[in-house]
Amino acid sequence: MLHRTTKLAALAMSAVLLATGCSSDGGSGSAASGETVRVHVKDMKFDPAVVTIQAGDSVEWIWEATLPHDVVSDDDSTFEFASDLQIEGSFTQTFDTPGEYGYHCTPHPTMTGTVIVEG
Ligand SMILES: [Cu+2]
Repeated sequence: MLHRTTKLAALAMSAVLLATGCSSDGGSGSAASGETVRVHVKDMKFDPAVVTIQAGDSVEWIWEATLPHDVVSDDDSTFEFASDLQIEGSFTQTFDTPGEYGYHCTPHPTMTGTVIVEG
């Protein structure tokens, strides 16, 4: 009886190993979405200020600030995006089209960043 239980547990375990093995060699995990690159929103700077991603990837800005900041695409940007003016939390934006997208923080024009999207 005890022996049988152990054998079942071993079977279940190898099934789990097979499943994880399958999903890990496909590169990007879930079908629809690409990678997510994180940028930290700090007081008076985006860190890192320049990120390079592939088309279809997303950027997630994570607030680590004591003052309110936002993430707003530059006026001449071909692609507009904007977060709320916030002091904590995060903002995620997906970039589908290759290009260079500059952005800034509205209250602090010296806070600037660039997302480079490669095709
Ligand atoms: Cu700011």
